[in-house]
Amino acid sequence: EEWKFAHEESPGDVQDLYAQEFKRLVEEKTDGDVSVTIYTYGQLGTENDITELTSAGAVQFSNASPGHLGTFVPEIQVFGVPYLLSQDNEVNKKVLSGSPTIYDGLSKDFESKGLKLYTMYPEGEMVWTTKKEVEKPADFDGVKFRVMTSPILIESYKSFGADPVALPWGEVYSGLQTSVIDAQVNPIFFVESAKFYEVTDYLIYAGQQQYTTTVVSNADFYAGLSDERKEMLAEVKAELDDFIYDAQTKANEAALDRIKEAKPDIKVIRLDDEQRAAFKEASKGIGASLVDEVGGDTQEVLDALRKEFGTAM
Ligand code: 6CS
Repeated sequence: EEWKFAHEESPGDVQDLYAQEFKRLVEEKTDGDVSVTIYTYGQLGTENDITELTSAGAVQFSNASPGHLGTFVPEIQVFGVPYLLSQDNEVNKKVLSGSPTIYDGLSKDFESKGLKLYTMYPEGEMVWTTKKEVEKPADFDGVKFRVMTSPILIESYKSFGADPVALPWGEVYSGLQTSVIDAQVNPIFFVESAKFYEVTDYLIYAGQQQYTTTVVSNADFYAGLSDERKEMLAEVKAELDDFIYDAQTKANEAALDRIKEAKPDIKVIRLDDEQRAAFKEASKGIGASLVDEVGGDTQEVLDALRKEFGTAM
């Protein structure tokens, strides 16, 4: 039996490390009855394409990051609300791997779209890479800022003062090179692997967001699995929670060193608490506008997650 697993990144990136380890464990635990085939970014299309393929059952597992899932599972955009996640990534790991708000609540929104939510994990603090210094919202004036395709990100970056543009990531390097865009945001391992640092001059840590991703499977496929297989998948998830957390920590640390080595004149800026407060203030209405747009129990989900992340206002 073959299970196809498509992800949104390049070979060796965090999602690929996860998929590789998933493959190894599943094949080991099923004595080879299941063989997992991994598809990296682009092999089956963009981020949005692989979600469609999973929902349709052509692919059994895929990464579906909240940053790209907003038009398909609108509720998941809560993870795009600026400053929702903790500054302590251990807290984020714990919530993302086990929160009842996610696994008993949000998972229902996935099911209604033909997807079974398998897991969530953090991939690192998102860092702005820009061609000019940005320390306050006014500095974003006229800056064409690339965001992922979820609508909430457009609103968030507008609130920060930028001019946001939504694109799949495959278009970001050339967009920066030709100045179709001036800036983008991603965890540092990805800034290195996709080489965005080559075409920007500043790495700015604003503490506003952690990159989060989900792994989903096709809902009918999952429902049709034996209890034994479902238990096996739960075991694999638990093992991978620790594995991927450590892997992303290491990947992000090593990447910053390599960027500085490859481009010694790159400027690294860490906004201080007061500077961050200005961006927090500018974006404080984003949660409410998401609640307006998505409706349902979005307010309750947002409140519950703020409590769990320890970021209640
Ligand atoms: O910026 C993006 O769109 C991509 N960034 C990461 C870290 N993973 C995949 C995603 O599509």
